Amino acid sequence: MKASEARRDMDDAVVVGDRTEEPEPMGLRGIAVGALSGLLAGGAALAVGELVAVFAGAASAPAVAVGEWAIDLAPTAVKEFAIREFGTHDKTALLTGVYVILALVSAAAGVLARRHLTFASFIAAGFGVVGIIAAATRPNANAGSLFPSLFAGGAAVAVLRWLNRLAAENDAEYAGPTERRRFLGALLGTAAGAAVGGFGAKSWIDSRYNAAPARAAVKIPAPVQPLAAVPTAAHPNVSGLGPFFTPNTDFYRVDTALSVPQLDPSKWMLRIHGMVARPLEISFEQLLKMPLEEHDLTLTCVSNPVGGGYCGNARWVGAPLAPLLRQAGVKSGADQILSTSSDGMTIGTPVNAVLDGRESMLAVAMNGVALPIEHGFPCRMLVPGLYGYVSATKWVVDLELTTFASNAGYWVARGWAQQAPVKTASRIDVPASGASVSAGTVTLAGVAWATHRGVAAVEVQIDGQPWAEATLAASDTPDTWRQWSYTWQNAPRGKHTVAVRATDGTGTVQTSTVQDVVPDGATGYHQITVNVV
Ligand SMILES: Nc1nc2c(c(=O)[nH]1)N[C@H]1C(S)=C(S)[C@@H](COP(=O)(O)O)O[C@H]1N2
Ligand SMILES: [Mo]
Repeated sequence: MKASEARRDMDDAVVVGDRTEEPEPMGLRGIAVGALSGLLAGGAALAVGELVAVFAGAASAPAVAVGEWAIDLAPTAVKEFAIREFGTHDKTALLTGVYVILALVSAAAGVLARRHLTFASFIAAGFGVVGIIAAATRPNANAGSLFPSLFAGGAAVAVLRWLNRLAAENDAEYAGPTERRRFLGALLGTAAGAAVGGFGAKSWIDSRYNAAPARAAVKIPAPVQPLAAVPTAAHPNVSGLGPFFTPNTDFYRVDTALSVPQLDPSKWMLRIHGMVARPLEISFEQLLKMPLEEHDLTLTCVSNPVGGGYCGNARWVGAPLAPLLRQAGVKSGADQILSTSSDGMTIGTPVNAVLDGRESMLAVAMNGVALPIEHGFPCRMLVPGLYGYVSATKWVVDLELTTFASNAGYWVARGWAQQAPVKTASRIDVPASGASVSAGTVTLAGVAWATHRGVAAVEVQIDGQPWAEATLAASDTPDTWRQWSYTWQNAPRGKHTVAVRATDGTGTVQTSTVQDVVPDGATGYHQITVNVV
């Protein structure tokens, strides 16, 4: 053994009293004790991190910061997989993953600590370092964001070493009931402290950073030109088909926010700056005093697979965006509005699209209530005809007029298209794919959208036969989806395939070419199977 190695072994050997012993084989019990100590040290560290995050901000809690860092680092294919497989639960899946990895490494560090305490301490400290890097690289980080992970790392090392020492004393030859009691007490105390502290801090964070009371107090003024109710004929009365307007609670949610931004409307400010003649700052109060408009708009996500549910339709109230841009005076050459949310999401929208007469808005209400927190309270951007990732910034706080050549938004920098108008899409919702229906008359129904171009026709195709015209429900506006139905007469028993396609307002038929969602939206026809019995 080389001298340096001998020294390290001396360091790491279990020190009891004034004697240094060579460790004996650990055994199952030793491994279990080490793993448990490690797990508890990890739990205590998380709890300390959460407690500090009560003061430093919800997004600075170690698990949240690491999770958000992972979202940033994940290759596009992985993110796309997560959105597809876990949908709106992708965040729960990610946080669970973070906790599982933390638990595994903590347990391993605990076992390792029994032989190589110094090394194990470095691993524990490493956790703090990973958290610090994660917190520091969040776009909205400040110096305070580093503290939760700093303290968590410190706690991990301290608790690991403390439990390890008590475990060693409990294992020593002289150990008696006192040592045993001390060690068990420490384990139980750490478990209880971590649980109470961790969950307590979590609910403290949830109540301290909670925009719900402020949202409840917001009164959205009546729009200058309220819209008439949508004709009931916009919804074919087919059971199982969703309503024309998607209830807020059912509206899909896609964002990178592991902890949903909780903004105080009384502190909210929107800056309009960059390549403008007159930079502006608008408070929420000022925004609500502008002549508000009401518009119906279908919002959809570029990550929506053919036949998928990342599409929703709502009635929105907000301030029209074009007059604000004109007030700021967009300088020639500026072709991109780079909007930023409070959590650092950046979204690039063509200036043209906002100024060409379409009903782009800074929305403050959704389906008759103040914008729900997870849909961007107090204010989000909306531009008809564009996918969400290039238009629909939630929790928006900053609009910078710039060029596409000099700045790329978050998703564009990750391989998605810079320009992303919504593609024509159609979906069969009734019956559900694979469902059994009785022979005879079968009603098919669904939705189709070609946002801002409108839907001119929907056709269905049964078992590869010629396409047949479906019945379109009444149209609301070209910016909204259109529901459709089709009565299939004399449907014979057996297994059948049904496909759907739409024609947009320009007369272009939806393409049959199959393309995945990357880089600018999926194409191809939605097809289902139906068992007629
Ligand atoms: N701040 C912020 N805004 C965002 C996003 C985001 O991740 N963060 N995601 C965008 C995407 S990809 C879509 S499809 C829409 C989804 O809006 P919704 O969650 O209200 O349905 O929000 C857009 N705005
Ligand atoms: Mo999206």
